[in-house]
Amino acid sequence: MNDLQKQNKPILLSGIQPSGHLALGNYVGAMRNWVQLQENYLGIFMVVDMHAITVRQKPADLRNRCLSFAAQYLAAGIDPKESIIFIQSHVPQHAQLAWVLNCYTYMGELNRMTQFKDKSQRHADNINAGLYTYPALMAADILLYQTDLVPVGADQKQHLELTRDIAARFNSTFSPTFKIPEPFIPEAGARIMSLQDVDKKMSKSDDNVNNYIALLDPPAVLRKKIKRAVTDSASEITPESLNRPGIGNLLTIYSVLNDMPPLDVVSSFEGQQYSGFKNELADALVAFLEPFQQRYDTIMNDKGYLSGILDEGAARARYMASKTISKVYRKLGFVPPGPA
Ligand code: ATP
Ligand code: LTN
Repeated sequence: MNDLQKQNKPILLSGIQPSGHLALGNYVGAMRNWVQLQENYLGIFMVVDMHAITVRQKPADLRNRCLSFAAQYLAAGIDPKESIIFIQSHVPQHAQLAWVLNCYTYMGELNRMTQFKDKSQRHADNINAGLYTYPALMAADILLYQTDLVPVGADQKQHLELTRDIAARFNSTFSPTFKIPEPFIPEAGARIMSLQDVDKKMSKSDDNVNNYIALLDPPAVLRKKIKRAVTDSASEITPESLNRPGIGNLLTIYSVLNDMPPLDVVSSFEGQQYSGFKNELADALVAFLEPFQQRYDTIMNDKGYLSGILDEGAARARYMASKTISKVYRKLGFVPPGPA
């Protein structure tokens, strides 16, 4: 048992699919809270490559993205000495538990999942069974580690509720096996909206790159995207602006980046033109992302360091996950294998 486990900290766990380009929505809705919470928890942060293949991926891109996303977790402030970072497919227990949980998940439950409905529309030529049963794999990710808290954006609330239902069902069918996890959804920034399609959530795999801010966008691109972000026909910031699509989203982003309550942001910009506010927002973004990108470059230039962290993370994760899977197999009535 390692030092952190001995300290008996509660478990914090989350993951992001290595599809598209890590975006500001992912940072504000999820990663930022991982960094803030990691001190008081044992953090487990995954790059969920097995989830990503529910949508077609080019193998070379997927491989590069897994490393790039892990490096961005570190650049954002995940401390590899405190937390566990790994790639999902390095821990085979995820697939093992996902199968079991598939058998404790009802089709009626999966039919209600809005992410499935959205993604089936976006990928109408590839509505595969994995896309449909994806929430059982996500439940496995969480339940394998006896997780206490799952920091995610608002779009994942439904999957978290299903995870809790599956865990409770298994526990009551057998005996207490899984901890029932709590979601952590931030008050501000739980749903950052697209810059052009202001009624849609910002999504890192959007076909239109102007819809999202990628964390690795160069400063000139960041500035251009903010300048072109769609707002409404009013032109000055007023207390109403917070509730308007477009400008309200930009104010929310500013408030989160500067750790300022949204109402304070509105009062400090009240009466100013949208264009002036957009310049300030672009400056704040560049000031935040430039050092992030420098840290990222340093990490990516030392692949040995990065793979060392991922290997160690996977080894620790396998150790923890193997305990849960043995318990689950025993409760189900699977005959234990003899010595190898
Ligand atoms: P994709 O477009 O590739 O399907 P995505 O941008 O929706 O991806 P996910 O990998 O599904 O990202 O989500 C990673 C994390 O980021 C989750 O916790 C999710 O809730 C959060 N997240 C995603 N988009 C947003 C957003 N627009 N605002 C806040 N949080 C978000
Ligand atoms: N389903 C999530 C990604 C994800 C996740 C997880 C999040 C997979 N496994 C475990 C939290 C905990 C998504 O699409 N955003």
